[in-house]
Amino acid sequence: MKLSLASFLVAAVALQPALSVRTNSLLIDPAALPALPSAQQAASASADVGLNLTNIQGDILIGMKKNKELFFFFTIVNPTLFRSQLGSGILPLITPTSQLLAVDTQPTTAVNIAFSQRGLNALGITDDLGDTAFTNGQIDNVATILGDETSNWEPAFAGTGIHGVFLLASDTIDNVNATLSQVQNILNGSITEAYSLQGQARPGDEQGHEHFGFMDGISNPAVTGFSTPLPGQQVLDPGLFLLGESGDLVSRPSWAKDGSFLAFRQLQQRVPEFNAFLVDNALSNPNLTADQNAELLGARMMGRWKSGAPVDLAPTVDDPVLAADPQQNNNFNYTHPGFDEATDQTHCPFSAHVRKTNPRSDLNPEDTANHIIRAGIPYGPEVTDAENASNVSNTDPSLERGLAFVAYQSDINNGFAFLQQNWANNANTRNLKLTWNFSPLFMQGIDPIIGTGGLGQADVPRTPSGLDPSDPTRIITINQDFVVSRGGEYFFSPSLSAIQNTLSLGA
Ligand code: N7H
Repeated sequence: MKLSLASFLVAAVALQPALSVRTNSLLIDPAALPALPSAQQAASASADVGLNLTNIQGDILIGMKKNKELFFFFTIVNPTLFRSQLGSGILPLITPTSQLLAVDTQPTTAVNIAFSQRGLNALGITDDLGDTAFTNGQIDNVATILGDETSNWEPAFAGTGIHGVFLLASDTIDNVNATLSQVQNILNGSITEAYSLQGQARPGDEQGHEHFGFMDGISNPAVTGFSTPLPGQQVLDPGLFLLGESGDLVSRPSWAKDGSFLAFRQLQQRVPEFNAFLVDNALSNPNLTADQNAELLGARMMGRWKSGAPVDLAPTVDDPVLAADPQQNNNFNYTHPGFDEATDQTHCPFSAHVRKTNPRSDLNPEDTANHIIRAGIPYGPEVTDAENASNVSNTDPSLERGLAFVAYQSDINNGFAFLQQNWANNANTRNLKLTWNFSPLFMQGIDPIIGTGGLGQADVPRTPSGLDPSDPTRIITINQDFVVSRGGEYFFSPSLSAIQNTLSLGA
């Protein structure tokens, strides 16, 4: 039976389980990160452009604010039973965007679901969603596009068993586990676990910081119809992230509207090695201590200080006040009066991770195709004393740490895959604006954080310039990878109405 959207929404509300009203948010809210719009603000902005926030899964537009988040990857072993339970039992648990915006409407655990192409195939859904990267799966991108070393891939990602993923987010792991049990009971043996990864915000003052120590999640674009832009924040069409919305130029099946492609990556971070590299190659600003000179090098590799302050505004000294102020901490675009943007690396290096992955005014204003919404979370334990003392990551898998990276976009080849291949992994992308005339001196080298130096080869030397503000032409050689891809998969995160009307049985 097909439901109209209006009757679907009435039915969806009726299906919501009785909520125990929350008094504390399931999301974290560090000062540096942009606040989410209030429910009223989002309702008004979305009404202006006809965006239906009750139909869009909650993880897509929220960003990196999860406290605990389990990625539960599954294989569908009984498609008929799965499809029947999906509509009747799972759909009422799925958390739309609108539900996350006020504490008292948030569920105990937010639940989202997404499917790989293999998963859609298993369900008998044969429509072409119009994204070749999704259709072929991430394994198809492994070496040539992403530069991953396949032997580092977690076997589950390299195999064929990942049909989908549940994203379960809450403020406690107990809540997450209780909801996982509930989901498994409802699905009644129709899925098996293929793999899982538990993410969690780091403890204490490190909340919101990833494992290298940098505040993360400051810069995501403002999406028209959802959020009000902060100073410096790019405002982008919803169709860059949501299929079938304004700005999505690809022809899709109508049921795919308001879904998004989710690129998942398990990115291991070799934190002791990163820290040792910074100490060994500390810069030599005479006004800074040795520790500060090590921090300075890290900040210039990232393009932000650990506090979150952008080096484009704070090139040599951290500015924690600026860092904590969302009215200021994203308000930069790499241009400075009296400096030639095409050659100036005294403010921010061309290779800095944030400049590589979002070149801002290095691009022509009309070039807006290559953006993602980041929605990941750290995973794994804190660095141990023994690792700190040895400067080497322990190889015990239970001590692996990193970033459970999640990027949403309406076109993976323009979004995550483009950023990784064409910008992060490419040393010679400085001709972003064709009018610029470059000297090889100013080629920036590949991204010192996530760039890979070869086609599926590890630890290929990277040679960025610009890291030393006192001599921006100086090359600092990086001989090892601090981020190691353990693989991932591409998924489609459907709208609630698509779950109801297309993916469930009886549709
Ligand atoms: Fe990156 N990090 O925590 O160290 N990233 N990232 N990223 N990243 C950013 O602005 C990090 C990765 C982007 O708009 C910050 O929110 C780490 C991949 C984009 O100015 C920090 C890993 C890709 C931005 C990190 C990792 C991207 C961005 C600054 C891997 C895409 C926004 C905080 C382990 C292919 C840039 C902030 C902008 C920012 C970190 C991976 C993309 C601190 C550790 C794979 C688009």
